[in-house]
Amino acid sequence: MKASSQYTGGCPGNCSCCEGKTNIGSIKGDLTIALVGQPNTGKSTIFNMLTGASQHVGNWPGKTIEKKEGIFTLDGKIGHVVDLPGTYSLTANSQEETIARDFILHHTPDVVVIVVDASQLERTLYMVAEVVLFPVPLVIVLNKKDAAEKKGITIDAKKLEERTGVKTVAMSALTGEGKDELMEAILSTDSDAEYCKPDLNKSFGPVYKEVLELLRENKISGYPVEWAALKLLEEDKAVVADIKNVLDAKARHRLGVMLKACKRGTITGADARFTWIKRLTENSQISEKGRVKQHRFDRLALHPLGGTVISLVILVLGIIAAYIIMLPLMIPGYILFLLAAGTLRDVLIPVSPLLGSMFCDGILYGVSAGLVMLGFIGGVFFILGIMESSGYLARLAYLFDPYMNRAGLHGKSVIPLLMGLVCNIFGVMGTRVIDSSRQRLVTLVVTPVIPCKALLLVIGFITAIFFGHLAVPIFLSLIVVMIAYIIMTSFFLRKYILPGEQTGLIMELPPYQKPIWKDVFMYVYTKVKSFWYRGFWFITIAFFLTWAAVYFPGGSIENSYLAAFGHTIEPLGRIMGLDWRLFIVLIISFFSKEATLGVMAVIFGAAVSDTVNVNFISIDMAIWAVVNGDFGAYLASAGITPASALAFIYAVFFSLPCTGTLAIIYGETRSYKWTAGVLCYSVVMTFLMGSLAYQAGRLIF
Ligand SMILES: Nc1nc2c(ncn2[C@@H]2O[C@H](COP(=O)(O)OP(=O)(O)OP(=O)(O)O)[C@@H](O)[C@H]2O)c(=O)[nH]1
Ligand SMILES: [Mg+2]
Repeated sequence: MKASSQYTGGCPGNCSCCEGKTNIGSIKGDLTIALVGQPNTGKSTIFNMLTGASQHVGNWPGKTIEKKEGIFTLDGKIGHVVDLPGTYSLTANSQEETIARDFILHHTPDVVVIVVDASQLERTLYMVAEVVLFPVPLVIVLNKKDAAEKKGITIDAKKLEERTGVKTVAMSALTGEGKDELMEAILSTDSDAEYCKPDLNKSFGPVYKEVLELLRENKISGYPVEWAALKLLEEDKAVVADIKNVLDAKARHRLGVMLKACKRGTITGADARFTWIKRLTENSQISEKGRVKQHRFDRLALHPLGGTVISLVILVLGIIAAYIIMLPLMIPGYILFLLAAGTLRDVLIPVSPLLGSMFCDGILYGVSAGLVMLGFIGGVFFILGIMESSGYLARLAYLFDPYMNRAGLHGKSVIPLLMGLVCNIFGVMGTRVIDSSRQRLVTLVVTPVIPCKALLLVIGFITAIFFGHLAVPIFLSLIVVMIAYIIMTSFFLRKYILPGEQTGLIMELPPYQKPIWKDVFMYVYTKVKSFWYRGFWFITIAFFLTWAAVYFPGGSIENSYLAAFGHTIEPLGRIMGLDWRLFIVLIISFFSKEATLGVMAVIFGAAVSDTVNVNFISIDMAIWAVVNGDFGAYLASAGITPASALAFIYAVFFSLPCTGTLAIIYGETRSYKWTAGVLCYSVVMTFLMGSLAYQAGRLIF
């Protein structure tokens, strides 16, 4: 191998591949193997095949965003394998590219396995053209052999090996075919092998040689010189800055002149790579049939209007299907709910009101809600898994990205936002489909403002009672303010809390394929498992605490600590023009949106609470009171001004996420800081929206 004499690698200790939860090198092995390649070529599938791990695999480019380490045995040796994010090049434009590049540069793995998609050979060889410039033992994996063969492409790994000088194996990571050959190739890599490289001399002309000489004369270390010369000519900012830093003034000036003379370096670099690929694949058995064509369905699926309508229909049907599919698994939850609401409560409460209420209202309700959610989450991720594996999810993100991007969100943010309409807990969980942690956090913070079905019921009912025919314009005004809220919150977060470059979705659309069931079930399993550990128990505990707050000390909402607290801070409610009754209802809505109407019925005297359970009140009494028509009459005659009613509607719409949602926010972020941040922000917003609406109401009515 023609290695740079100066380049020795070695980690400077401050590279991006050292950041994150797991430190590289935390797993010791006899041989360190890095898996690199373009997105969606099957690196994580190979990683899982080798290590038995369950890394996220799906038909969508850009799933792996952090390095992942694992071990496997290899002819008696311990192989330490690192799954790196998929990248198109080793220019540090994004966090993922920086991680992959830093790892290869600074951790000098013993073998770099570069994964190529055999069914899209020419396109995915692009990355290989850059990696061959590194003085590391290489193996090329022509993965997805099965998919290539289905397309009529015959893969000739030997021919590619002869032409590149790099050990090459054809395999299907999905079936495990070619695994032994891969192991063999890893073990037999030759550190003195000579690779065929892109002819950069020819593409760039004399300037390439001049830059190369300057680097050699100045004994540049830390970078392989050929690669560094290419990156300098391609104006890679990090490499230019690093190298200029170590050069003396004269050399720096010389380099500056050379780089200035090289125009359109990025295009020339890309051209050199494609020429190299053409040379390699010429006269090899790659049939025309194998070229990527636009799928017929995409003409409709990607149409700005038709595609959006189709995707909304698919999403809504998907959510309904998820519910139906998982119904049998949700039944235990419903049974517990019925037990808590029915016979068991009738039997236990007369024996001991405290224990009966605690068991039925505090524990069983929480567990039943958790079980129902567990089932639903399994169903939703099953549908999402199918959408991802088939390649449709990528289209969906592409379609919605222009809208979402305007709000600083990701194309995939549409999924959690829609799920939030059912329940904000699902919405927050649904942010998991977003791979970028920054955009995921932004979506996670704005999702709770989406009104869940329980809140929609409250808003619909109250606006109708107080505003009659004006209910529709008021509802529409809420939607407009909600969109402005999402845009502003996202802007604020991106500008001050999570700074970083705003990037649009630049993504190649993966080919459609039949869902790979193994991937889909693994996806569902990992999501459900994580909900069980992170969500289920938090929600159950949140329900229990809610029960305790409304039960103690008096055994009823009116005599609870929560009501006493509401009375104490009542003056705050006046800022929004709310009297103590509306203010307490607002506070209780935080504990459970479902409870809001029921608690209103109790507090305004439309119903008498013989139970303290917030869910029970909402389902039973609120509906009873609404159906009887008394509730509206009580509210209408309760002396609430239209301005106060408007303030209440706005405050409750933009109020704090319910305790369950807050619990899941903690579960998903594992950060007290973020959970408390969301809480404080919502408190401020509740008061702000309530007060502004009150003042606006006073002017209007
Ligand atoms: N037909 C076929 N599909 C495969 C094979 N290997 C992987 N896939 C599928 O290719 C898609 C991408 O696989 P991943 O392992 O997630 O790809 P990756 O390179 O890790 O992707 P990123 O992390 O996004 O860079 C998934 O749908 C896999 O099931 C294979 O050998 N044959
Ligand atoms: Mg991956």
